[in-house]
Amino acid sequence: MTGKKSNLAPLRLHIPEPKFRPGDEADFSDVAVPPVDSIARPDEASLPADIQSLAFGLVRVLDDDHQAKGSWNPNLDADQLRSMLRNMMLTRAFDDRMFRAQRQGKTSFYMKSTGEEATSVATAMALASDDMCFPSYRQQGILLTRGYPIVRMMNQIYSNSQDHLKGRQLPIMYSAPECSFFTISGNLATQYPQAVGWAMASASRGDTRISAVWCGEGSTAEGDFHSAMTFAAVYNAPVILQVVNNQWAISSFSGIAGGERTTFAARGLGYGIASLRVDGNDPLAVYAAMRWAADRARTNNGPTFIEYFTYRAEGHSTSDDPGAYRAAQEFEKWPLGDPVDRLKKHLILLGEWSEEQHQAQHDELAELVKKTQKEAEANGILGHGMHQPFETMFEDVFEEMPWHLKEQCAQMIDEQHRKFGPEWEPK
Ligand SMILES: Cc1ncc(C[n+]2csc(CCOP(=O)(O)OP(=O)(O)O)c2C)c(N)n1
Ligand SMILES: [Mg+2]
Repeated sequence: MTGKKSNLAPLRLHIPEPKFRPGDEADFSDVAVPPVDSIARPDEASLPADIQSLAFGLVRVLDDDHQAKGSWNPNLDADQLRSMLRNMMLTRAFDDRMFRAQRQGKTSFYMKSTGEEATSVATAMALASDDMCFPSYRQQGILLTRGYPIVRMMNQIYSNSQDHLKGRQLPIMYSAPECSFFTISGNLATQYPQAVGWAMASASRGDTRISAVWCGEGSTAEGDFHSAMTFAAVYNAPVILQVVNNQWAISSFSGIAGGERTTFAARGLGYGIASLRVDGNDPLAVYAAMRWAADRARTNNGPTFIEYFTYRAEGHSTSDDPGAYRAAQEFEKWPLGDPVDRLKKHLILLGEWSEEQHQAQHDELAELVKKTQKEAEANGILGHGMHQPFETMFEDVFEEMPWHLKEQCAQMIDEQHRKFGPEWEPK
C-alpha cells in the first residue's frame, strides 16, 4: 500500500458552484454579448475546420436597437415575422394555461418553455414541414408552429378519453407522427442517437428529408449524446444537433455539465462537426442558424451542431421550486432579453406592428386557449374517474400479446371486478 506523501499538497476536486444563490443580486455583466456580425455568415459548404471560431462567438441578427442587421439576416417579410411572433405568443399562452391547470389539480404535471420559445418556433419555421423532429420535453412550440391541434395536446396532458396515447405517457410527452414529431422520451438524450439513426436511414434510402434534434445543456453529459455525435460525424449524417443552453438542469447550473470550461458549441469541434453558438433569444438569429444548417444537411455537407444561448425563465417543471436554488430576478437581468419582446419591438420599429395589435393578439390567443381547454376538459381531467379501459396498459407493444402478459392482464381485470364490480367501466 502506498501512503499519502507529506511533501506534496493533497489532491482535490473542483465542485462547480453557480455564481448566484437565493438572496444574491444576479449580475450578468460578465456575459459577453458581441455585436451583430462579429463573425460573418460563412458559405453552407464550409469545412468544419475552417469555421471553428463560430463555436465561440454568438450569431445575432437583432441588435440592441431592435434592428435586423448583418450577413445572417434572413430577410423575412412582415407576414413571416408576424407569424413567428404569433407562434411564440401562442406557445406562451398555452404554457400559462396548462401550468394553471396543473395548479388546479386537473393534470399531474406540466413543463413551460417560457423565454425559450424561439428555439422551437423559429427552428420549426426554418425546416421543411416533413423534416423529422426529435424534441426534448420543452419544444411544444414545434407542434404549435406546425399546426397540430391544441385540443389534442390538451387531451394528452389530461390523459382523458380522447388521449390518443391512452394515458400511457407522462403529460406533455407528445407523439405526433403526422407532424413529423417523434415521440418524446423522459430519458434524457435518447432522442440524439434516434435522430442520427433516422438521418442515416433517410440518406441510405436516398430520401431528401433531414432530421433535427434538441436537448438541454445538462443532457449533453449523457453517454447517448456522445455516441450520437460520433455517428453523425463519421457518416456525415444529414442531421441538425441542437443544444438549448438555458443555464439550468433542474437545480444544477450549466457548470455541472461542463459549461465553466468552454462553450457547449465547442463540443462539436472535437467530433469535427460544424458548430455554431447562437443568441437563443433572438428569433431571427435562431431561424438563420437553422436555415444555414438545414441547407447544409440537405446538400450533403453534413451535420451541424448548434448551441442556443438562452435562459429558463421559469421553474424546470410544475414539480420544481427554483426559488430554493437560484437568485430571483435572473430572467429580468438576462442580457439577451426575451424573444417575444425582441421580435415585437423589431416589428414595431418596421412599422408593421403596434402595442395595440400586440395586446389584442395576446387577448385573442388567451381566449383561444381557454376555449380549447373547455373542449378538452369535456373529455375528462385527472381525478375524475378512469378514462381508458385497464387492458390498454398491456396493448400496442407486441403485435401478438405474449402469454405471460395475457395472464397478467386477466389477473388485473379479475381484481378490478372484485374491487369495483363487473359492471365497472371507464368514463
Ligand atoms: C437519463 C436521465 N437522467 C436524469 C433524469 C432526470 N431529469 C429530468 S430533466 C433533468 C434536467 C435536464 O436539464 P437540461 O438537459 O438542461 O434540460 P432543460 O430541462 O433545462 O430543458 C433531469 C436531471 C432523466 N429524466 N433522465
Ligand atoms: Mg437546461
